Formats: sequence, C-alpha cells, structure tokens
Amino acid sequence: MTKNLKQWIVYASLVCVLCMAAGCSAAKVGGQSQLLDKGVVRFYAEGAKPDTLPPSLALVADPKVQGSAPNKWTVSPQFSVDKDGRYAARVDIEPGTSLYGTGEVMGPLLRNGSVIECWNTDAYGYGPTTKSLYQSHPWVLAVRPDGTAFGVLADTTYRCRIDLTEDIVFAAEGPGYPVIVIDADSPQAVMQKLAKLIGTIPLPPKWAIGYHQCRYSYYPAARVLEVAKGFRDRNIPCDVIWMDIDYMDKFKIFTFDPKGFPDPKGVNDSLHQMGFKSIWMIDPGVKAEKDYFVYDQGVAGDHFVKKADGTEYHGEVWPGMCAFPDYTRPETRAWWGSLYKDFMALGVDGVWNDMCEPAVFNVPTKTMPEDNLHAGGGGLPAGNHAMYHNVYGMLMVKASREGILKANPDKRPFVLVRANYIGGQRYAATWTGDNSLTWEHMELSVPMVLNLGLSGQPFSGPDIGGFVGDGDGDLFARWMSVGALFPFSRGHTAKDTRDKEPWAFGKEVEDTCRTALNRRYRLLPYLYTVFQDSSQTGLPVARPVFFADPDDPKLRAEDDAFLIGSDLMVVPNLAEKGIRTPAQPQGIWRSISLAADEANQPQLKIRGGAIIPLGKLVQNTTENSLEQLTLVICLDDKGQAAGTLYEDAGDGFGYQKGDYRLTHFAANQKGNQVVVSLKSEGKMPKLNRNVSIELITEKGTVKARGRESQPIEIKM
Ligand code: NBV
Repeated sequence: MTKNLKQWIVYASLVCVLCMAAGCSAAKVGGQSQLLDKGVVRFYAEGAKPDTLPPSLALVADPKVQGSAPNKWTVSPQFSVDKDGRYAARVDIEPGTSLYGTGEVMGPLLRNGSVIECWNTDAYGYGPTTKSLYQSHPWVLAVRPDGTAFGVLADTTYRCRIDLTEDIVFAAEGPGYPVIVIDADSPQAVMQKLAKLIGTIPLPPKWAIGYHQCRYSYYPAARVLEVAKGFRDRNIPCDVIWMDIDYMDKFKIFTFDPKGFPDPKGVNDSLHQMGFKSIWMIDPGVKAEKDYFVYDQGVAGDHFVKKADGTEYHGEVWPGMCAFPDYTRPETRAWWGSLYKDFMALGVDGVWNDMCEPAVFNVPTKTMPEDNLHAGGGGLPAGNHAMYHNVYGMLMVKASREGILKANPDKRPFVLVRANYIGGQRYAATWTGDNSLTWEHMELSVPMVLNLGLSGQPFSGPDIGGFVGDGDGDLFARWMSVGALFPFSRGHTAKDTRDKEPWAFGKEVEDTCRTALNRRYRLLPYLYTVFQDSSQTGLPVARPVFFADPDDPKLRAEDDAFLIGSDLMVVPNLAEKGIRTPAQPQGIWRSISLAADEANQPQLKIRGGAIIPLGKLVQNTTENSLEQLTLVICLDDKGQAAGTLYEDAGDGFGYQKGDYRLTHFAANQKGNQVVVSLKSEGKMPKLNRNVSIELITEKGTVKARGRESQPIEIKM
C-alpha cells in the first residue's frame, strides 16, 4: 500500500466515524482548490499532497496555479472512499441537467443514467451493454437547464468508474487524484477551456479527411492495387488504401511478407501514381524471437515491460509470444520512434496502431497482468501496469507520432489508434473498433462519434459497413451515406466477411455510395476549415444539434441528426423501417443539395446566417477542388450571412509561418439585392477565382456568378 493511500484511508476513516456520529451515510471529505484559469478549478481531497502526485498525462502542460477557487464557486466535488475502497469524487447536478462525454461508449448521446468503467479493453463485437471499450476519458460534460454548462475531469489513469445514475460520481482505483471542474456560459465554452488544458488535434494532412478504404486484409499487393484501380475506374472518390496485418512477415512488425508484399515501396509508388496515400498497420507486440531485429534491439536497450519479478514479460498476440515496449520510458519512446525511419522511407504515408490496450490473447483479462512493471522516466514515476494500462496506447502513439515526424519532418504525421486516453487526440485520430454490420451499430455510430468529440477527440469515425458480419446492401448503403459525413470516414471489415468496397453490393448500392462520397468531396473545403478551427479551439468537428441552441430542452437527447461545424446540419434516416424525424433547432435551416440524385442520402441543411464554401468534385485531394469556388448562402432574419474558408498547402508546416489563406465571406441584403464580398488574409497569394453563388431562399435557390476580387451582386 502506498503512503498516500494509507494517509487517505486513515483520514477518510476518521471523517467516516465523525460523519456516522453526525448521521451522514457517506464519508465526505472537504478539499483544497487551485484556480487554473477563469472558470477552471482543480480540487484535491483534504490531506492530499499535490506536490507528491505524478504529472498528469491528460494535461498538455502543468497549468499555472492562480490562487484558490473564487468565493462564489458552485460546482465542487465531494471526495470520499467508497465501499470498494475506491477514491470517489461526487458532483451533484440540478434536475434537468444533461450529461455527455465519458469518451468512447456505445449508447445514446445523453449519458444520464449510465455507468461505465474506464479500462481500455479489446472489445471485439461489443454492444450497447459493454461497460469498457478501447479508450478512457474520465470526463463528463454537464449542460444545465438554462444552457450554461460545466465539465468534470477525474485526472487519474487508473481504472475508473463513471456513475451517472443520479449525479456525477467517479470512483477510481489507485491513489487519490485531483478533479478539475470547468464552469462556463455554454457547452462550447467548456469544450474550449478543456482544450486549453488537454490540447487539441494537430492539423491533419488534407488527404486524411478524404475517404479511406480498408479491409482485414487486402492481400497480396496485387489486390491492393486492384481495389485502388476499382475506385478510379468507377469514379468513386477515395484518398487512402490501408494495409492490415497480413502484409507483415508472420505478423512481425516492421517486416514484410516476402510472398504477398515483396516490394512495399513499389506498392506505395503505384498507389501514389493513382493519387492514393497508403496507411500500414503497426502493433505494439514484438515477437520474442532471437535474431529478429526489433526484438534484439528491444532487449539490448532494455525496452520491454517487466513482470513483477523483474523478468521480461511475454504475452501472446498475432505473431505468437511477444514482448511489449515500455512506452513510459523516454528512451523506449525514442527507440520506437526510430523504427519508423526506414519504414516511412518506403513511401508509407500514415500509420495505424492497433491492439494497444494492450490486447493479449488467451488470458481472461485480455491484457497484461496489472502487477507488471513500467520503468517510467523523464518525470513519470515507475509504476505497475494498473497505473499505466489506460495510457499504454496514448504513450505508444506519442512515440509513433514523434518518430514519424522525425523521419519526415516536412510532412504532417497521420496516426490512427484504437486505444487511447483523454488528451490522446494530440497524437492520433481514432476509430470505434470492432463494431458489427447491424442497424443498431449504424444508428449508434452517430452518438459514439459525438460523445468522443465532446470528450476532446474530434477526429473519429466507425468502421463504415461494420467490422463483424456481412449485413445487406440496404444497410451498407445507408451506413455509407451517413459515414461519408463523419470526421474520419473509412470503410473497413473483418477477415472472413464478404467484400465491402462501395461496389461490392451491386449497382444500386454503388450509386448510393458514389453520391455519398461525391458529397463529402464537394464539402472538403468546408470540412477542412472546420478541422482547422477544431485544431485551434478544440471544438468538435461533428457536434450534437443541441450546440445550435443549448437551452432548448427538445434538442438535448437528439442524436438522429448532427452538425458539422456550426453551419451544416446532417439529418440522416437511421431507422431500419419508416422514417424518423429528429428534433431540429429553431430558426432558419434550409436544405441544400450537393449532388444529382440525393434520394437515399441524409438531408443537409445550412444555418440561416451562414455561408458554406464548396469545391468542385474531385476524385482525391491531390486534385485542386478549389479552382472554382461555390458559396452556398442562407441569410438570417436580418438579411445577413457570413462564413470562412481556410486553405493551405494541405500538408507540411508552412501554415504555422503564415502560409495559408483565410477568406472571409459576408453577404448583406438591401431591398431585393444581396451583395457578397470576399476578403482574404494570410501569406498565400490572393486569388481571383470564379465564384458560383447559390443563395438558398424560402422560395428556392437563386444562382449568380462573379469573381473573387469584386463584390458580387445577386438580384432576388
Ligand atoms: O489487424 C486486424 C484487426 C483490425 O482489422 C481491426 O480493425 C482491429 O480492431 N485487429 C483489430 C485485430 C484482430 C481483430 C479480430
């Protein structure tokens, strides 16, 4: 037992005795507070010694303490030790408060009444009652009846229950932990303050927001190229083809199967010629085999996790018995990063880190023993696996990202990860793991993406078309029509399932998929602008509709529709039978059209007061969709609208030195005339593109044309 734990128990028992004497049922422990920012307070249970606690892995940096909680502060956690000996922190909520966040969970958007356990788990074939999925976000966003909001972060890496059956109660194993409360005027403001604490996503390369095609596995190399060609032959837009584990030589990471993938550079070159990028999988398990270079280097550098007795831990994964890098060690992260040098030199564009819960086969816990040892270093204390389990994936992708960046310093890294922890969006995008091709999974993929966004991870999406199961064409088409509008948009499926490329279910489904992806590609300029904004503000890319009007109670539970940014609403039909009409925000929202036959697609609605930039249809992001700019405009009730377009090189870091173009659009109505003006800032040269205007009015669409450099006049 740690000293910290002993002190806490002695203290808590004392409070318990006093409390029981006074007739209370729970041991409530008063606490210390630190003001970290306006509206942001960190609380510790009384008796805790903040200076002795390990550094937070959730926070991007140690915030400066600016005093203690202001006198009028209302949201304060009550600390106690629960019946299982877990440290609990409780925050009471007023009736009518709506709860969100809690990270990656399969269930409705509204989290009130739910209980989940943050413990990263390989949850193959999970369902709505699965308590622990692949990631841990001990965080709850609470929106009060009046639309003001607060958020609560339990800053612990240990196994942690989030119980929302009545109030907000965190209960974590391990030592006592601080709780950070953010109180603000709106849910958006809470998310922005959270982002200041835990960071945001780095701006992704533009290709990463195109469509991705994957399966477990495209094999051999010829099949990869056949699929790539399939997209181009059929005019279905796509940017990325993925290589799953079968490309490896007997599943050994950083090797290639000599039969199926004898020339990985050749595969990448061919993909590049067709305008594709490639993403290749790397798992953490290193086959424990002498003379295998990764294992030999790992042993020589003392890079592997140890058992409680100090010897090297081995667990079974794809290649057989494996050793696991100890990413808590800075030296190990540097070594792991260095492995990407030769790998990336083969023309690999992005990396997929899977199985990093870490998943271990043939053990009931599905992971390594909790008393395994991690060495720590560079400020991180040595600790057992119970302490570092939930951040194993996050530290792995930190190392991957840093190594990839070192290998290709002029490119923006793209890493996709399965297991992560709050704050891990700083290193990698994510997907929602091994889902199934069922109507329920399709429907719940919307709130999964939304709650990840409300937990700090805006770059996510499900396996479109479901990982497990074959499903049918109708369901597949429906999922693609909505999946094409998620922040991360990738089709993927398991080993023994049928083909699930957009054309695999016949012509009708193929047409629906093409239209869905055409719509995504026309929207890319707007989507990229929203991603850029998210990388600055931390606001989600896909947002719940209640963000449009946080004090409208009708919107609080709505997850059959969602927003992209603040200006575009997506209204899919997620019902297996019939049509479900979701609650929608009041005010002006008008339907827009992006492609010819949109019968089987989600409706798209523009907000009154918004201007959405669209590009011309392209097949991938190496083509310039913005030779011709389209502005979709919807005036508000004062006859005004505004919007922005962010452009840069699409890759690299020039944008950090001002090499971007941010164009502001404004539309103003005077009488029956609307004037649209455009103004650019940034170092990229100003352009004078042709601009097509689509003004969406109550009576229909009014079209006009003009040039970027002059105000454009539209007669209504
Ligand atoms: O690498 C194979 C799969 C992968 O396709 C999937 O997306 C991951 O979630 N991986 C899990 C391991 C095996 C799953 C049965």
